[in-house]
This record gives sequence, C-alpha cells and structure tokens, in this order.
Amino acid sequence: MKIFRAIILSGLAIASSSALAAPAAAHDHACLPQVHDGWVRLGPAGMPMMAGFGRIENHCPAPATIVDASSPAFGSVQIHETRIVDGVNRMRPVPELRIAVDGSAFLQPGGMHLMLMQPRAPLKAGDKVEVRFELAGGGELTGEFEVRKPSAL
Ligand SMILES: [Cu+2]
Repeated sequence: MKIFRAIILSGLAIASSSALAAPAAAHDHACLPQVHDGWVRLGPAGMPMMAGFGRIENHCPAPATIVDASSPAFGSVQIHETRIVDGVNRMRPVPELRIAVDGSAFLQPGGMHLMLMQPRAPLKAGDKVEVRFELAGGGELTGEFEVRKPSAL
C-alpha cells in the first residue's frame, strides 16, 4: 500500500514538473530574425579569411540587435563594415547590428559583411557553413551560408 502511494505521488510530480516546463519550452520558440541567401565567397586557397554575405530579416514584434557572431567552421567571426576613407577602402568591426521591426540587415560586397577568419578545415564550393548570431538580451539565431566561387555568381 505504501509503495502504491509513492507511485501515485511521483506520477503527480512528473505531471506538475512538465506543466512548469511548458513556458520555458515556449520561450525556445520565441521569434527570431532569419538569414536569407547566405553565402561565403571562396577566396584563393590558403587565404586566412573569407567574407560572408546575405540578408537578415526581422519579422518579429521587437527590434533585434546582433552583438556577436561565431561559426563552428571558423576560429573567429566578426561583422565588418567597408568604408572609403580618404579614397582607401577600409574595414572596421561593427560592434552592434540593430535590425528594426520588419527591417533587414544587408551583408553585401562593398558594404557590411561577415569576416570569417581561421577556417578550421579547407572549404570548397557547395559546402554549407553555419553562422550563429548572438542577440542582445540572450537569444541566438543560426543561418546557413553556402560557399561559392566568385566566378559562379
Ligand atoms: Cu572585413
């Protein structure tokens, strides 16, 4: 009899803990901006860095701010901005990338781009690379970037 009661109690415990877990699981499905048309420009073999491009759309009810980027395929990832200063093309890191509600961030040749450094393995055209973007306030979004040869554009 005592054992039977213990089983009932543990059954209740499981039921109530899963009820508690529900709001946390819902949070995992919170709205996140999405990467579209992500690609990485394949450079000459042995180049220590590559540039990544694409469009990050925010169709969420709140603005999103990207504060960091990383990739399992690279030792280091930065968001860069290309600017012409005194007639010279210069790149500088973008510390924060804010995307308005229903707005997009455009990463494109000559403008903002991902600087993908220290590839962990040689990449070839057609390979897919994952890039993770960390959001202010905690979330993270993941985008897929396809490696392409510049001539195949
Ligand atoms: Cu750069």
